[in-house]
Amino acid sequence: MTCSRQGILITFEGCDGGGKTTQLQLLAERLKQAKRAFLALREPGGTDIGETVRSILLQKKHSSLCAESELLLFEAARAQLVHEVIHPALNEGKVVLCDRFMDSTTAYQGAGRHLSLEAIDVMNAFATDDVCPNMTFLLDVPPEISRQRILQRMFSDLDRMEGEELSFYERVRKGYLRLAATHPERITVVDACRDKQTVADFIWEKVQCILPTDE
Ligand code: T5A
Repeated sequence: MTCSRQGILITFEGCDGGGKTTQLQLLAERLKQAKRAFLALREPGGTDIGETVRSILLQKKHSSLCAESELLLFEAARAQLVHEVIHPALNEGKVVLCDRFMDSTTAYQGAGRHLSLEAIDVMNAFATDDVCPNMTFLLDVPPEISRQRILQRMFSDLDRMEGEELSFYERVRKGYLRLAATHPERITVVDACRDKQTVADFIWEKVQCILPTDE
C-alpha cells in the first residue's frame, strides 16, 4: 500500500464507544483554529450510497445478515467513499479525517467474526484502491469501559453491532493491538481511558508533526 503524497489521511480506530468521534471533532476544531483545509468523514457512510449501506449494516432488524455479507457491505461503502470523496480530497492536498477505515474491517470482521485475514487484506486493498492512512490513532479502552460510555450516552439505543457480547469486543481489541504492533510506523495506540482533553492534546501534538509547513 502507498500512503498519499499530497493530502494527508488521518484515521481514528478502536472499539465502539472508545471516543473516536469525540476526538475527531476535537481535532477538527484545532485544524479550524489553525486555518487548515480539512474534511471530516465517517465509515461506513460519507456518501449517499455509503449512508444507505450504513443503515443496512447497523439496523437491528437486519440481525440475519451473515458475516460474509457484512464484510462485503463494509467494503462496498468504503470503495464508494474512496472513489467519490477521499481520492479527490487527497488530490486537492486536503487533510482528511476519517472515523474508521480499513483497520476496522481487519479488527471486527477478521478478529471479531473470524473471517479470513488474507481475504480481508485483499478486499481492503481493492476497496481503498491502495490508499493508506498517513496516521492512525487507535483509541484503546477495555470493552467494559467503552460499553459503559455507550450506555451513558444520551438516546443510547444499541445498534446491531453494539449488541454483540463483550467477548466479541475483547477479540476486536486484541485484533487492533496486533495491527498496531505490525504497523507501528502508522498506528499510534492512545490510552483513551484518560480524560478527553488530555487525549486531544496528545493527538494534536502528533498531528502537528505531519502537517505540511508550507500552507
Ligand atoms: N464496523 C465498521 C465494522 O464492523 N467493520 C468496518 O469495517 C467498519 C468501518 C459503526 C459500527 O460498524 C462497525 C464498528 C461499529 O460497530 P458507529 O455508530 O459508527 O458504527 O460506531 P462507532 O464508530 O463505534 O461510534 P461510537 O459513537 O459508538 O463510538 P466512538 O465514536 O468511539 O465514541 P464517542 O466519541 O461517540 O464517545 C462515546 C461516549 O463516550 C464519551 C462521549 O462523550 C460519548 O458520550 N467519551 C468519553 N468519556 C470519558 N472519557 C473520555 N476520554 C471520553 N471520550 C468519549
